[in-house]
Amino acid sequence: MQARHNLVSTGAACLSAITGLTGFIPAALAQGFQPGLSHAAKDQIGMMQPASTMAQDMVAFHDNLLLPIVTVISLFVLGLLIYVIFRFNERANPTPSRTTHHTGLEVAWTVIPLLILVVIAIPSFRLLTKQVALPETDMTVKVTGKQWYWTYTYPKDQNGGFEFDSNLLDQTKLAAGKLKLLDVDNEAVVPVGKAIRLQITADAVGVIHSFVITALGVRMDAVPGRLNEVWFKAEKEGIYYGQCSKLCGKDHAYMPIAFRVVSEQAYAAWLADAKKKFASASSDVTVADAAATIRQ
Ligand SMILES: [Cu+2]
Repeated sequence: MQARHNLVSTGAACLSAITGLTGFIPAALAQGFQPGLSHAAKDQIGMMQPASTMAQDMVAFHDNLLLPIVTVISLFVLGLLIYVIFRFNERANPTPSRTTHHTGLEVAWTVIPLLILVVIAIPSFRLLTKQVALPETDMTVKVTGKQWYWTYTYPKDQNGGFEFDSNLLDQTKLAAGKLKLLDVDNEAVVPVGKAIRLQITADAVGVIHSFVITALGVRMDAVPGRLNEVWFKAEKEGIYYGQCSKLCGKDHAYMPIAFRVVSEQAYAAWLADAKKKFASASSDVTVADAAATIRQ
C-alpha cells in the first residue's frame, strides 16, 4: 500500500511539474522572450519573426498545425503511460490478459497515424511547391558556397556584372553593434518587395554547403556542379542573417550569410557603388535558366 501511495504521489508530482511547465512558457513569453527579426534573440522561444510570405506560411504551418498535433500526441502518450503504470502494475493486475491480437485496435493504430500524416502532408507539399516552383521573379542573385565564405554574383544582364566575396568580420576587433559570428564585410543587397531568385551552387572543387536565411524562409543546398533555385520576397527592409546549415568542414561555423533589404532607390545607389567597388572582380555571368536546362 505504501508503495502504491508513493507511486501516486510521484504521478501527482509529475503532473504538477507538467502543469507548472505549461504555465511557465506563456509567462516567459509575456516577460519579453520575443523572437528576433533579423537573427535569433537571446532566450527566444519559438520561431523567428517571418519577413517574407514564405516564412510566414512556414511559421503558420509549424504554430497552427505541427505544434498542436505534437502536443496532443505527447500528452496522449504520457496519459497512456501513466494509466498503464497504475492500472497494469503487478499489484493492481496480478493475472495479466493473454490477448495477443485485437483486430479493431490494430486497424485503429494503423489508420489513425496514417490520417494524421495525410493531414500534415497536404499543407506540407503545398508549401514545398510554393518554395521550389518559382514565380516570375524580378531579379536574380547567384550564390556560390566556398571554403569557407560565400560569393555573390549580380548577373551582367540584370544591370550587375560584378561579384564579391562575403567574409566573416575579424572577431578580435568587432566594432560596436556588430554581431559576433553573423556580421560580414560585404553584405548582399536586394530591394524590398521584389521577388528575388537565388541561384545557389558551390565551388566546383569544394564541398556541399546549405544556404539558409530563416526570416526570409530560404533554405537550399549549395552543391558543386549543380545549380539550385529558390526565391523570396522580403516584405520589410532590414538586415537578415543566416548561417551555412550543412556540416561542410573546419570553418562551417564561420561563414555567415547577411542579406540587406533596402528601398528601390537605396538599391539603385548601392548597385552604382558596387559596380565601381567590385570592378576588379567583374563577372560575365548571366542568368541561367535552370528549368530550361532540365528540359533539354
Ligand atoms: Cu558551409
